[in-house]
Amino acid sequence: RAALAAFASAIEVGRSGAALARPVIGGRARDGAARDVTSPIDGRTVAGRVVEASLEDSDAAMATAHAAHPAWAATPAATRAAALRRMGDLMERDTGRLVHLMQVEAGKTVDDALAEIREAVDFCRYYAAEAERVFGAPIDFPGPTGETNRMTLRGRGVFVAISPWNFPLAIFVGQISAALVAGNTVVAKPAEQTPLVAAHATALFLEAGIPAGALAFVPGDGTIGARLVADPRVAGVVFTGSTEVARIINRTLAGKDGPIVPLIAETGGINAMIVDATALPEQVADDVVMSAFRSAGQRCSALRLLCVQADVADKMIEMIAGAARELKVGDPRDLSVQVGPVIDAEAKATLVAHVEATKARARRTHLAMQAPAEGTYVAPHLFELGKPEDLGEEIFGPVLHVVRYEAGRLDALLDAIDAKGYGLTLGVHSRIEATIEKVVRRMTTGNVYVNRNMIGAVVGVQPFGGHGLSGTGPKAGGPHYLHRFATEQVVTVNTAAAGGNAALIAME
Ligand code: UN1
Repeated sequence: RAALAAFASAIEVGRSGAALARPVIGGRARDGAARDVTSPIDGRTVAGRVVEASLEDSDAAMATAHAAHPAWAATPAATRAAALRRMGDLMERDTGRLVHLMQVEAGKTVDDALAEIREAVDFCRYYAAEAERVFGAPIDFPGPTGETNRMTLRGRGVFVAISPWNFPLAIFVGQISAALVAGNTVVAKPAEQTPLVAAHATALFLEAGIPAGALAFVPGDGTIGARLVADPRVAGVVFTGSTEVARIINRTLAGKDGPIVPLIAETGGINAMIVDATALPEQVADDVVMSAFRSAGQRCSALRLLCVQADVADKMIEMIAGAARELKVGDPRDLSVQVGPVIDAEAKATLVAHVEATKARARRTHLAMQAPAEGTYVAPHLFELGKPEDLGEEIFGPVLHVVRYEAGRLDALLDAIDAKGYGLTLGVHSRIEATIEKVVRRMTTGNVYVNRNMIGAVVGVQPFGGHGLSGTGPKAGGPHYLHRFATEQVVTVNTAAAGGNAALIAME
């Protein structure tokens, strides 16, 4: 009770003070005309105001980050890591403010906001430790006598980081912290819908000791992102968002003269879960509801296509729909609410159109809940489709689709899921070892979850990311991520000719 009271008062304190996001370049905020950031909670409340970056601001940000790169790259990895650890501590210090901003700007429940702060802090601490491992110690390779071979990693230059609204803190901070700690400077563009959380995180990075030139912040829409990606000084792009935008970035990078620039992209998924006749129904119901409807289904990891063995489908579907009906949809500041709003009116319109179209062609509508009219709420739905092919596109919201499959037709089902071309998350519920093994062997999906829910990958424990239409890899929060932000140099020295190579030998 005392902890809850302390927490409630921390959020209360977090509510005080107006939120303003402005471009920050070289540590200095830039002024300009501000617009309101309206809350999805009711469509009226002003979460704060944002001054969006102009094209000149974005060019200046790039120039500043470019000029700051040599000094930051020369900073020891341990110093860069220490700044990330301070960033983790500062986010914990500012929990109340961050929860408030995520609630009012992104419509998050307290549970989701707290989990997101945890994830952002984990990213900082994990990448700090990884940086010491990867950048702190060169790798020596054995070679012929009279020769040494040593590999060293360094940052590439300026990274452009473009982040999504569904994790306005965790992914924004995750991308930036990885790029920075690897020795890159960063120009960060948050999602147009969530500049306020990102502005606060940017201020914390600078407070944590990231040099003013090393991180520039340019809130804005796609025109800013396009300008940044097209800049000849870009050494790398890290992006989370839609497959379509990842393709556009890829084309832009490929179309430029000059160096070949890497893209690290994490995009969407039509994520499936397979439930066979041996699965535990209560566990399935709990995991399905969590995977499909938590965060109002606005996670790229969320469950979109549930596949239930026909023999048990009626019972399973009834239990799932029954459990889902217990969800409370509404103002996420109410602690008893589990499903908040979707991000904005455009997202709502897309989802409502999908719900209406699916209602008309679905075999059955098993669940159609009610949502508040004010704000941008979408009620949880569960539609039964004839076959996996009937779900053609990624749906980003609390709408779940279920199909039945016949025992003995598991291979065909896996082929159909695979044929969608995505490869982000996959769930399987079964008590038959051979079935689990078959699914895991057949599918190359990035994250496979067995007999549990399929969201909320933990940094450093469940490295997260997919391939195909779901992204490029490597996995965020995993041991290979930082390498992609770096160049590798191998120095081979003829030690027999010591006199002529004294300088190089001294590097050993
Ligand atoms: C995303 O929705 O963009 O596993 C990523 C999860 C999160 C990542 C989701 N850690 O649900």
